[in-house]
Formats: sequence, C-alpha cells, structure tokens
Amino acid sequence: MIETQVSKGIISTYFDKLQRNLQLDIAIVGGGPSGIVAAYYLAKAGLKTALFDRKLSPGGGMWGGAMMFNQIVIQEEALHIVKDFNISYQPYENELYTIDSVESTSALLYHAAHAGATIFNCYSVEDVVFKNDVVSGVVVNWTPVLREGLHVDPLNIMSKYVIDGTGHDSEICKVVERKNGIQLDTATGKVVGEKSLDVAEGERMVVEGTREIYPGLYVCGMASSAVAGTPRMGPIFGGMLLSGKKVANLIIDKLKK
Ligand code: 48F
Repeated sequence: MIETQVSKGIISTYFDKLQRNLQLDIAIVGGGPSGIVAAYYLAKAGLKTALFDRKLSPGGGMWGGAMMFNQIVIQEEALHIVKDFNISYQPYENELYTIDSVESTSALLYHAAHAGATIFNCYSVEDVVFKNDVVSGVVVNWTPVLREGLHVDPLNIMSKYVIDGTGHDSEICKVVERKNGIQLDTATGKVVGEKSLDVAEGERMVVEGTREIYPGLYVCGMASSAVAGTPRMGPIFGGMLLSGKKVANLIIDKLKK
C-alpha cells in the first residue's frame, strides 16, 4: 500500500542516515553562515561531516539580512566564497558587494548538503562528549523535547572534532567551560563575551579568532567573537564566510598531519 510505503521510506532512510552519522570526522553545532560554509569545505575535502541546528530551518541570522531587509553586504576578500557557492552578487561601492539573503542562505545550505555534509535540523546540542580531556563528540536531543522540558535522555554522536558555530551565545564553549571547569584558550580562560559594534575590527577579528579553543573544540563565526571578547560587526557577512572556510582549512590541515 502506498500509505505504508511513504512512511517506511521516510523511517528507514532517516534512521539509516542517523546511523551512518554516529561516528563523524567533524560535528558542527549551529547552521549559521559560518557553520554551513565550514560544512561545505570539510565535506568537499572528503571528511565525514554533519551539522546540527536546533531550528526547523537552519541558516541562522542570514535569512533576514538586517532588520528583515533581506539584502546582505559582503566585502571583496570574501567574494571568492560567494563565487564557490554560485551566488549572484552586485558590485556596490568601495569594494563592497550586495547579495540577496534568501538566495545566498539557500545556496549555502544546498551546496553543503550536495557536497556530502549531512544536515540535521531540529537537533539541539546540549552537551559534549569528553574523553581523556579532549572534546570527542556531541550530545543531542530533539529541540521540542528540550523546549517542553521533557525528561528524556539524549543520544551521543562521536567525532574527531567539534566546531562551535552557535553564534552570539557560543553555547558549546560555555558548556565546556562550565561543566568541566576548564580553561579555554582565551585571555581569561573563559568565554569573555562579545564587545559592542565595530565593523572593520569585528570583521578582522572574527577571522583571526577562528581557532581550536580547547583540544578537540574549534570555534567559528560570532561564537569566536563572543569567546574572545572581540566586537560584533552587524549585517556584513564576509567575516562569517571567511571564518567558516578558515575553520575547515585548519581541521583539514590537522587531519592531514
Ligand atoms: O548566529 P548564526 O547565524 O551563526 P554565525 O555563523 O553567523 C552570525 C550571523 O548570522 C550574524 C552576524 C553577522 O554579522 O552577526 O549574527 O556565527 O547561527 C547560529 C545557529 O546555531 C544554532 C541556531 O539555531 C542558529 O541557526 N544553534 C545555536 N545553539 C545551538 C544551535 C545548539 N545548542 N544546538 C544546535 N543549534
């Protein structure tokens, strides 16, 4: 019967997909622009990559542009990434370009998935797996379970590396510092908290701050600004794309050694 076939098709392929992703090279937490760009380059390099986002529609703060004016500004340095994702762009002024936020967010997601990254939506990462003082995986639960406050245990997914791409809240870094009482690679050993807006400095420092913040745990995008205490930059997205590409390259280089 077609009715049962539809259900069986969804259930069997979904659980097959989940099972294939229980052991990863890289688990990315957060499907904002930096996390999705990282997923694309990592998957393209042949690494087993999955991205977990708590929302139904990953994309983070990119869909709405600024104040829901759905245009985004990108600077020249990040244009090669815009081209890698085949996103249309228009020259604006002073080596700045504009892109449509809906076209660009969907392009990032499409190309990451098409390159082989698995995207799990509606998954909240609530903790990490810790083995011999190294971050070695993520602990996931259904977002609705957490929202409802249901007493339901999560599942564990192991990975060689975890990327915190959770944006302004830098949730994974906070979990690691809080639950394990450890020192992150920051000025205070803790999440410093992002500073007020400074576009040029914020864009430069978000890329500079993209790094391994604790053994096994990398940070990218706004999470890296929040962790290091560098300025936010508002609705210019080149730094996010460059940060996503940088974290992918750092991990690719490390795995090659
Ligand atoms: O904030 P977000 O878009 O991350 P980003 O890549 O980009 C920042 C920009 O959008 C913007 C900006 C640019 O100038 O300042 O803010 O740093 O997306 C973060 C994603 O992480 C998900 C959340 O749903 C969002 O889509 N997320 C956050 N915490 C968790 C999570 C969690 N614990 N588990 C799963 N997903």
